[in-house]
Amino acid sequence: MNLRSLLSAAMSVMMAFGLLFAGAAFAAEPQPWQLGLQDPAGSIAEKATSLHNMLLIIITAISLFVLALLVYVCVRFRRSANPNPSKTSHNTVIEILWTVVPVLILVVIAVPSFQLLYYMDKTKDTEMVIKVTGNQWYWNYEYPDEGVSFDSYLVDEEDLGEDEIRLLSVDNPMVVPAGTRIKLLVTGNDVMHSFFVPSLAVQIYSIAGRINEAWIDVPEGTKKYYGQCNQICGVNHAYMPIVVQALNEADYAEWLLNAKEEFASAEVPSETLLASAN
Ligand SMILES: [Cu+2]
Repeated sequence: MNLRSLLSAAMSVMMAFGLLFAGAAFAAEPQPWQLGLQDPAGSIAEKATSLHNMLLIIITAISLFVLALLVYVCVRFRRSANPNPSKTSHNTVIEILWTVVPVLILVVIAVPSFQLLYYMDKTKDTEMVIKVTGNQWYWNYEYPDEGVSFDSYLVDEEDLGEDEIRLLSVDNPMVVPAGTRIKLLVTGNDVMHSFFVPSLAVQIYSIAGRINEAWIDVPEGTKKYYGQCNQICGVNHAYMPIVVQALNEADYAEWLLNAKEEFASAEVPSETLLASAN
């Protein structure tokens, strides 16, 4: 293979990757052969993705620097080039440098990292509440202010509709109004589960007897965001996906009206629930 055909092969591989990523753009579900994170949706996911991108640059630079040092040492001080090794055991300047520089790098990383942690923790400025309960093996979504509660099951492969996705689509998605800050109260009914929607950058354990809080702000637009339980929770762990369906305000109001009839639940203890959330 000459240099030219090697170059054109490399180019076509890169183009294939480019197409792959172009295909993955704007998707809120995993793509075949996808590398990297799903496209961020909402302010938390955007911040998390930019932190990830910054860290990727830093760790790549550190790895390349260490690799270069190793290569230099191996070549420069190999036995044949350096038959009489130096007996040096200390170098104060270098020892201070290799302590202080990593500390500075960690401080640089800590600032945006803590900012994001505290931002994600601010559940009190939210506009509505959804209680999410993990069960073996399905999710239950409860809208305590509306008296609506329903279960969300995987759609079996033989029942899949046209635009439904194998192992990811559910019969009743968690419907949310777009452009709203939503508090999630996440709990469990049996074993440990975990509510994980990658494109919204939300991942939180669902544990029986405990309520964990998180919040999401789903961006404007009608769209489905896909996720899965990501705490190994038993034989059907892989079959309890999550679908967050964002609707515009009018469509959400209409859905809510229908849902109140369809999923009316007498046993939603809304006062108790909200009291325990505050
Ligand atoms: Cu689970």
